[in-house]
Amino acid sequence: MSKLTTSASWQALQEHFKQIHGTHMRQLFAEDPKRFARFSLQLDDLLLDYSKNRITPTTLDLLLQLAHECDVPKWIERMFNGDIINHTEHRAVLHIALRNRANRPIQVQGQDVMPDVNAMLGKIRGFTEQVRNGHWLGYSQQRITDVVNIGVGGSDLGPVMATEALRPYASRDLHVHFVSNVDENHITDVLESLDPQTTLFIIVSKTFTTQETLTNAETAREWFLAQHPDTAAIAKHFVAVSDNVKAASEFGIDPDNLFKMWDWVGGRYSLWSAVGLSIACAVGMDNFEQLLEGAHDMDEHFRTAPLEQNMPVILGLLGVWYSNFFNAQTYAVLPYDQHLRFLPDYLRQADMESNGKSVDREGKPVDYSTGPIVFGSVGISGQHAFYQLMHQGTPLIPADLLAAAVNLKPLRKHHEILMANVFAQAEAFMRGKTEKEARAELQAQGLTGDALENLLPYKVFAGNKPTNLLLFHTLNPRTLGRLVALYEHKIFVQGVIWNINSFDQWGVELGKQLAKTVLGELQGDASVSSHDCSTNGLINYYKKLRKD
Ligand code: G6Q
Repeated sequence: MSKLTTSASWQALQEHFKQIHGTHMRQLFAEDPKRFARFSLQLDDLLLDYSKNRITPTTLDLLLQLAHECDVPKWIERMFNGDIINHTEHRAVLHIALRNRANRPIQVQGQDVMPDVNAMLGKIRGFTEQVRNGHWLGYSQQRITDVVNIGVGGSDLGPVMATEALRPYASRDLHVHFVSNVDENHITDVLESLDPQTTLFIIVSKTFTTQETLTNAETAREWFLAQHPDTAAIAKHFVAVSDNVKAASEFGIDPDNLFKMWDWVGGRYSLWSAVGLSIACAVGMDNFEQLLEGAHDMDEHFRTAPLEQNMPVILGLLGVWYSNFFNAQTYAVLPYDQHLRFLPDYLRQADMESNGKSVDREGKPVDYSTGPIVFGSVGISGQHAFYQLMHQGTPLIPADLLAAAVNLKPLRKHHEILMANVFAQAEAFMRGKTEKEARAELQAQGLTGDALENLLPYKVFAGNKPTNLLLFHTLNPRTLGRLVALYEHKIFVQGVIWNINSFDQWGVELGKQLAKTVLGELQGDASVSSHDCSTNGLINYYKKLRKD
């Protein structure tokens, strides 16, 4: 038995779960008219309503005891102090330094990282301003009209998500594109409409060894040189973001055009660094800095707020409550904002890559669930698709709903309808529909007798489905920064409770390693026999199809 599951607070939570798991939230709301005030938190305009959860004040007390017993405050301090908390890679975890707007010194092995961070922000500003105001010219002295970010995973998903989220703030004269897949369709589709004279490529790879990214970058370079065969012109059309200066230089990147990353920034936590160059190109450096400000607001809140008023801590603990006590294996992210459509994909990586671990910090297998399966989509689309399972299916799927009170470009009654759906869905998840209510509804429709009784069971909704609602004024750069940092810290809190390292990713490394072995075997027509019969069969069938 692990230290976690034998801890006093865990045991107490188990007992408490037995007492309250059958309690319906309808009852909890009926018993406590102050439940909304009791179970909601605010950071400026950002409201977190977590009252529609299967908790009582006792649940929260016990979860907070668990957080204390797992030393959450000490771990927060350790992260902000630059301690080597990513122990399997011997690294500090300092995405918070990238948005440390207070400029408080942060030491990594005795050295303050802030001068380097600030210098890099200055370099990003200089570069993006030149590109945006047309002073950065391509080889034929034309201004840049298109920027292509080439990267994958953490070097892609954050920039894709944030660029889309901040679309109303983006320049109309500069189009930002993303290529991540090594499937040639991706880069072909993007390059199809571009002109090499006015295109700038940003190659983003922390390691500069990722095969997919390097292959796409080489293809982009070939495409460029095919139309302008002068390697000297590459400097004006290719820049890179990497921790591997040597490999980027070997690729042909001018050292002046290399934006450095640091090993203390994990890929999935890196949009705040030069990895966000494409975001800054799209929305400008002032807006990019607002994004950093927003994240810093949340960092300060996380670092200083008592646990019971700490949004990331509360969200993290609620996740633990459902994963470990209700055995919920999934969790849904449901933004009611078209511009947040890539947030679920982004959080899927952030959460599943960070907490998809089954060995604890002492190297022992865990005996409890860790990270859940994260999925989601824009809420309205979800309602017309997979919410059915959330309302009436067998699994329990806790969900977060996110919405902005005001749209930047309001149109007729669109936003009111959207908001009505947000509130109605959260209420329906909580209340469900009792047999009595369903019966009354069917009777009102004129049904009686067998017709009514036969239909009745299908019209009942159990409800008692937990949701959190995050409501904010508008989706602007600062709000986005707060939201993303909120989730980053929530994931960290859960990692601390589960006693796992949220900052390594050996499963991702495995993928990189495996494909390289097979790639060699795909050369030539010789039959392959070094694997299991399925893998051999598939490779050999592929070779046959390829030949045909
Ligand atoms: C993120 C992961 C992973 C990584 C990509 C790209 O935390 O480690 O998604 O970002 O594999 O790696 P490179 O940036 O090194 O190309």
